[in-house]
Amino acid sequence: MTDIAQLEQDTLRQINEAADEAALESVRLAALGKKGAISALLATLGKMSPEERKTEGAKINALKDKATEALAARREALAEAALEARLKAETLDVTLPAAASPQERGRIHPISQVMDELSVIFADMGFAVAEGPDIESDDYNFTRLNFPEGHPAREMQDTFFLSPEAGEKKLLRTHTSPVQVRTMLGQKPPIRVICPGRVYRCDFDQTHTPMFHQIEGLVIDQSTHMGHLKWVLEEFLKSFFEVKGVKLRMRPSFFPFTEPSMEVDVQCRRQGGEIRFGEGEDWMEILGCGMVHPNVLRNCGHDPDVYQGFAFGVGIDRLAMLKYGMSDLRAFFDADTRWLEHYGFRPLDFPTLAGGLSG
Ligand code: 2NL
Repeated sequence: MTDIAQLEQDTLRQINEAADEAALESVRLAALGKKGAISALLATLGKMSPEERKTEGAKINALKDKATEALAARREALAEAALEARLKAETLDVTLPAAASPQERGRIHPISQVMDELSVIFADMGFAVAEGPDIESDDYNFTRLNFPEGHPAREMQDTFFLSPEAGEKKLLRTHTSPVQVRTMLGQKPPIRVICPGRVYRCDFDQTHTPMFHQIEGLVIDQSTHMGHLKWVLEEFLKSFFEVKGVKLRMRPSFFPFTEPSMEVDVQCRRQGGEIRFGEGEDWMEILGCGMVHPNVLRNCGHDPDVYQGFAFGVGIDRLAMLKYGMSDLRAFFDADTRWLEHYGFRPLDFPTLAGGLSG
């Protein structure tokens, strides 16, 4: 065999045996690189006689072309094999659910969810949301609300009083009523507000925590009456519990700030451990309400001979427990992320009336 034939055989074999791009590149360099075997042969042409150059040149150039072609073919075969291997290894199941985006990972606490739901429900009836400070004066929390001196709620055992500073007695508000006092002092009727927020009482057992949440509502106008109160409460409770209708039962009660005062029971059915609202023959006490006491109107700058209105107060924590089936109030404030993962709400599912509130 001639040298050229031998070189061709060896080069083509090496090309076809190259296992990957890197191996193929070293074969190319060994044959066609600056110091490659075929390049060396080409360099010998210069020293040949013209006749020899004609015959040998044709052979060497044919070898070069063959090697170049074989290299290209092998490169393509390797790339195809690599793609084939990747396709086999990297399977992608497009039917799997997409991973939650980071802003979807947190959870809305049931209390926040219920506050949002209540804001949406009352906004639809023309109520604005009002807020106020957690630290209040004795005046706004008790005196203007017609609590007499010596009322038990004004005792140390029931209320968190702050150390007295330069005259004014401060406390942690025991209800959100002082927000309504501030609203009445600051604006003229018609007034329609809800006041959701944290409230504080010296109480701690299975069903009471020293901080809890309340929402109060207040409507003041010239002819606001108990019929309006009953309608607002019915609309609120049927929207909140997401039922077609609810029966309410009003029983006489007493609060210093309303006259008359009522406790409201909502129709329900208890079966097993479950409670359903808007059906059945049972009743559950759900909130307190009444017509704003003339003394309170007067104390907050409104003439009770011109204006009248109603108010109500509801515990948000208990509403949340009833609607979403949580049995232990204390778990609300344990900050356990596993509890929140289970009972919490998705952050981008903001409640709307059209969407059925809880979605
Ligand atoms: C209850 C009872 C109630 C009010 C709160 C109120 C506020 C003002 C004037 C008159 Cl500024 N009333 N609020 C009225 C009746 C009942 O709450 O059992 N809450 C859990």
